[in-house]
Amino acid sequence: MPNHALVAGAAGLMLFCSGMYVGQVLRPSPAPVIVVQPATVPPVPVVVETPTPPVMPAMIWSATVREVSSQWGSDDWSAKRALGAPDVYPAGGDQVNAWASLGADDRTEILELGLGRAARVSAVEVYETFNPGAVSQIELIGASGARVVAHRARAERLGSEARVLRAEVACTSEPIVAVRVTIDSRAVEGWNEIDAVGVQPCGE
Ligand SMILES: [Ca+2]
Repeated sequence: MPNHALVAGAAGLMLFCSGMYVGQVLRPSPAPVIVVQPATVPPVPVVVETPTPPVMPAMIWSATVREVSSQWGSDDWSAKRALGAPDVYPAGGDQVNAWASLGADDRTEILELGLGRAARVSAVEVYETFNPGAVSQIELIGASGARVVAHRARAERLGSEARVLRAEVACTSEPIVAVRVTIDSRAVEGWNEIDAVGVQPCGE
């Protein structure tokens, strides 16, 4: 028996459910949340100014033999083999292009060399290429003859490798014309050969 009321109720329920569905579908979705990012500020480049290191003037090498206590020969191992830029260093060993005293361990030896030109200097270098360590004193001789002691130390064996003995000084008050090297040869066994002697002029 068709029950109009039941049919109407069922239809109403369907409409109700359908309405719920439509209502759910049509319900506006929540507004998207827009996160506003703070404006990116580009980093300010940091300019680091590195001070330009002072350009060191070129070395002045010795050019004349003023005094030598002894030399092994008049050519090979003579004092003039210590003139000019190094031509043994960085090699070492017993080399004819370096100065060697006559005897290996006879006495305190002296090697005084005139420079290629006079200059006020801030450092002196002695290239010891065989049995280093015997240099006990280095003096800078000024144009007036006055001497400045740039290095003084007790001689001691420093192995068999060649080495550069560099002594820094306050810029000399007068131009330097020569370098006098004292070698305590008896303190370091064997020939104590010197390849070159030079000075570093003061920087500007
Ligand atoms: Ca010696």
